[in-house]
Amino acid sequence: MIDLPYTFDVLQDEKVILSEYDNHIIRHLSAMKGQFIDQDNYEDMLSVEDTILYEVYELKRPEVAGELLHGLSVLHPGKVGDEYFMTKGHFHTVLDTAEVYYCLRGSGYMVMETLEGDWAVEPLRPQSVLYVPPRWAHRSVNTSLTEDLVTFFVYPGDAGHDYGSIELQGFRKLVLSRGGKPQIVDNPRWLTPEERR
Ligand code: S6P
Ligand code: ZN
Repeated sequence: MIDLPYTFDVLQDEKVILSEYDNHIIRHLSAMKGQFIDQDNYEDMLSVEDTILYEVYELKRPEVAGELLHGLSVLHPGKVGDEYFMTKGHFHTVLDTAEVYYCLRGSGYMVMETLEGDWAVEPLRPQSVLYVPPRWAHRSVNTSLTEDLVTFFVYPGDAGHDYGSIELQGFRKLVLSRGGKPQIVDNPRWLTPEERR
């Protein structure tokens, strides 16, 4: 069957939503076990409600090189202790694959790092475009306590997701609320590549 070009809209009313999508992925607090630094607060919150942290709307494409996977990520506002709501974060399984994020709404950061221990934290604000080069793990963090952080993403079809090493110790940098403002701090759980051996 011939693969036809297509067009869809990013509808931006009260909520941002795609006019068409194939998958709607919902990630709850329970999917983030061990990720937030304040474990007690995490357990307390979870015992009350398994809150929705973020939602991803994907267009289905074959997961092969040459294709581009694309969709919308909606990260809701909130905190676990002092730590803002964030995505799980991942490396791409095929490390040499990049990703582009276009921020449509909200405010936050993309926290990134390489396997070698380099790190970067870039702001996400409406109309900004973020380029995540190959080899960089990435996690978005919503630093607004009232608004969704909404981004449109595009990445290679064969990239895949590797959550393993991030699940183990998190990212090198955390984004915490300090005096009502976001601050980038060291993650006390993070070990250097040498210490991990
Ligand atoms: C995929 C891309 C996004 C994330 C989404 C959720 O490569 O980076 O679609 O999947 O933002 O994050 P995560 O870390 O739970 O997959
Ligand atoms: Zn990615």
